[in-house]
Amino acid sequence: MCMYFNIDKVVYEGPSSKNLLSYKFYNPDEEIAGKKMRDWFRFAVAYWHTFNSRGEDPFGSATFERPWFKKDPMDTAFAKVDALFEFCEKTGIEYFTFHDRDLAHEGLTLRESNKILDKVVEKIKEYMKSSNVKLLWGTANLFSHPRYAQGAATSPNPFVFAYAAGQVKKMLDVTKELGGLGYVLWGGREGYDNLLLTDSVLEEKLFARFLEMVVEYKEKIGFSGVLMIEPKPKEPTKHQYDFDASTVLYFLKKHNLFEHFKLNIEANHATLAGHTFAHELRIARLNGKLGSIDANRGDLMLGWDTDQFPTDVYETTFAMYEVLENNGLDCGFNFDAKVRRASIDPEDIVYAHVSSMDVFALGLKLAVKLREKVKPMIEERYSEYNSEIGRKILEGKTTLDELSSYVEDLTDVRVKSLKQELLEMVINDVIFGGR
Ligand code: XLS
Ligand code: CA
Ligand code: CA
Repeated sequence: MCMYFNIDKVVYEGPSSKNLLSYKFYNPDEEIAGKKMRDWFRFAVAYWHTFNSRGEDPFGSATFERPWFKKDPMDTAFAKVDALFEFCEKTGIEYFTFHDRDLAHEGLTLRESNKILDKVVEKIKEYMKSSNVKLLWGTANLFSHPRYAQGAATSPNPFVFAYAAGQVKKMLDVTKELGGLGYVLWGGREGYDNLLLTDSVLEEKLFARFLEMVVEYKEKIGFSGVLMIEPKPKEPTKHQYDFDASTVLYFLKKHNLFEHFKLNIEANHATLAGHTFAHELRIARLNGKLGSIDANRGDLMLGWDTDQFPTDVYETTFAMYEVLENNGLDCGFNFDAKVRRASIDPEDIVYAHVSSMDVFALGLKLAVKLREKVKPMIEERYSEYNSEIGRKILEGKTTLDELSSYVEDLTDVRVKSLKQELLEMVINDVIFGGR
């Protein structure tokens, strides 16, 4: 195996290890709450950030040292595959995710692009035979090429709609061929920049029809993975149709697509929508729609999608609380995250993944303990509903009339204390007190 990453294999050494580049908490074979850690997580590396990005931003050009970039684009495409498998071998990450265009450049026609893609997919398949690396989910890039400047499925031009359909068809084929656990649709440019110039009725109809065709094709080829929509409120468009989990779920219901899709929840998209990560996970979970997670975080000081690696123990604990309650995910945890532009060495990517995996593993352990403490607090908080009137309300056996007479002469209706401060003590006690 070639040496793009100048490090030894990273392994579990436990919390007392002095070796920074080891897993202190992520122990893939350890059983927690009835499942092995590797099955709770299914950590994945995102091709686009890790192997394609060179650190460009709107103010500056590439900074990263990425020795897999060669003169010839095809050589680069193949070298990136080598880098992927070496990276997974060294970090113990067992899954990856990619868009069609992450693997290789686009040709002049879709036919040509597909041929180029197939060559790289062949190489990936070869590697997969002799390693335990698997595909978490696939997706199509329907936002980078100039043809998608005004949307893909919701473009005002039917040839663009058709082109997007062609790309998705191919990527569903490829995802199935590689045994992907899921397929993600992120509508990066499905939205609007100018409401007055937008035929909202037409665009909604087009979007729904596009998704219907995805379902039809999935069924036709017998792809057994889960279809997922990834909400995001804005960026690159001013307003994206898949704004947040609730918006997507309503759209799916309205267009009779509800049973066919789950959600891929990204932390940074949740915060961009004005929600916490845990809030979005909860909405998805309550509706039986939590399929997968894009694990990252934003920066409170910056208002955009910074896609940073998640290292905040509170955040991962609250997220894992929801995942625990969901009894895991259909897919897994994809690090849709990038190292900072000034962290230029390939090894920086290793540090980022290892530290984030560990902080999620720690989050899982803490969430198990936290759940034990929080459950009785929730029960106590709602305990008045065990009263006769409470049960009647819950069972739908009372009316406005009856309730009105019930409270008419009551003088003292007192709600129990929320105990938020006590909860915060409990949380810190779990995290730092180890109880
Ligand atoms: C961009 C999205 C994108 C999707 C996959 O903000 O997060 O990367 O995850 O197309
Ligand atoms: Ca994402
Ligand atoms: Ca993002």
